[in-house]
Amino acid sequence: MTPREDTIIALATPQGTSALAIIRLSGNDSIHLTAKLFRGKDLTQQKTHTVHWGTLQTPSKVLDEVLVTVFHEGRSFTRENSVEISCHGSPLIVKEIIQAFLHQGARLAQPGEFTQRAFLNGRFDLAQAEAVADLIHAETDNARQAALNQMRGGFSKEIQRLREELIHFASLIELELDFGEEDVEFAKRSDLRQLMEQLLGYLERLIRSFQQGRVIKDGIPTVIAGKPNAGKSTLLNALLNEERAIVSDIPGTTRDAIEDEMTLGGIRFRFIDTAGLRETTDAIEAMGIERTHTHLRKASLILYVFDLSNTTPAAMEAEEAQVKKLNIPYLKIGNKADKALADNLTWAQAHEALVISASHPAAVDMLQKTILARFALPDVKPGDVVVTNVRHVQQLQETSEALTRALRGLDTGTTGDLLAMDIRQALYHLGEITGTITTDDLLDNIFSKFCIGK
Ligand SMILES: Nc1nc2c(ncn2[C@@H]2O[C@H](COP(=O)(O)OP(=O)(O)OP(=O)(O)O)[C@@H](O)[C@H]2O)c(=O)[nH]1
Ligand SMILES: [Mg+2]
Repeated sequence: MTPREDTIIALATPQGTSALAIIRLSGNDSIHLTAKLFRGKDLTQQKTHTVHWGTLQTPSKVLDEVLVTVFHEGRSFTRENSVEISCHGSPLIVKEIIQAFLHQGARLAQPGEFTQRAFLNGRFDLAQAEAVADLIHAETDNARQAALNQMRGGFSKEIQRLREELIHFASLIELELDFGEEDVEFAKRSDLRQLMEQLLGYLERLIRSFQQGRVIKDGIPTVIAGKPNAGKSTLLNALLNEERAIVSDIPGTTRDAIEDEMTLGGIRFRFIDTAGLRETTDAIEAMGIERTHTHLRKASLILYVFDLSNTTPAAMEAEEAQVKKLNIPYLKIGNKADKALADNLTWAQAHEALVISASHPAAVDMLQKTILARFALPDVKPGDVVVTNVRHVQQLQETSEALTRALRGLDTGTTGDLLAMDIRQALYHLGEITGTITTDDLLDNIFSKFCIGK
């Protein structure tokens, strides 16, 4: 990463034409640099968190009439001197203002650099910084609440507590090591075992919360599959309430997968309509079917559609056996109820399929209710700790493995130094979550995923 002392600048609002735009600066010299281009009050003499009207100008021309907010070191988001310029939202004005600042010696901010500085200046820890990005990208109430909880430090506090308990024991054991030959035990083994078991149980709960966390953050990839002409595309369109996919009575209409998202009961579903499954000699269709298989393997939920007007119980039985093999939750849908053959209808009802007519509006309502009944998740409440980040869950798993090793070591009466090593490993992984322990690569990787200006 580049030095923290220099002044960085970026547009903080979306690109394009808008009523207003906000340009943000951070760094020791940011107020001073702004004062050089600003005609109005002397910005270097103003209190923190005050707003000033004036013009920005270069020697050759006036750039815009603006409002400038100044923030003093220690009181700003980055904890450095900072400035926010509200200007008119014209891409040309924004470009010229930023260029004028670059001439003065500011440089363009990298993605996430403002948040990264806030982290490096100790404003919050790494997990909280990551929550800032999650908050910006949250698309459902649950995602927003989970990110907000994490940003406010709920998760970080839990990790900190785990670390402190471990550090306490690690230091007792290391003390024992200092005494070397003398056979002393500062860390009572039975206490240590109890603590480990408690911590492992707690880690397990956190790791399990990721199942909910992942759904909250990434949504549920839901694949609609079945034989050609079963009514898959009709179902997708009905769910989305939009003519998204082409529907026709020619089997093999859909070839490429068609995706779209919608939110049901606070959960984001990504519906993927696929090419119908059958043996085919058509090369293009065969490629489409290959893609169906790929999507099916990656699905979190499968809506498997049967055409009750054109199949047999034996055929449905065989198809279900194939779906079952994938080991992914699936919902059977008996479609075309309006034209269903009696045997098929009986089979569908006996096998807990949802019997609908996809072309009838009532179907959607029924389908949505069934999906939610099966996949409902508790709403995230303020204060709930839900792990939503893959990086965090990986570190939690590593911590858990190290502690399990330590626990096994206790059982087999292992030496103090081996124990200390496992506990140090566990501490290391917990530290990586909150950023007590970091590497430049890790930071670059995390902050590069932010938008520029954040
Ligand atoms: N009667 C009746 N017809 C339906 C129903 N749902 C779909 N259809 C008709 O069935 C035909 C096939 O529908 P699609 O949605 O294109 O089927 P598909 O499964 O996407 O087919 P492929 O893309 O070829 O695999 C169309 O003519 C639809 O209008 C239903 O509930 N009742
Ligand atoms: Mg289709």
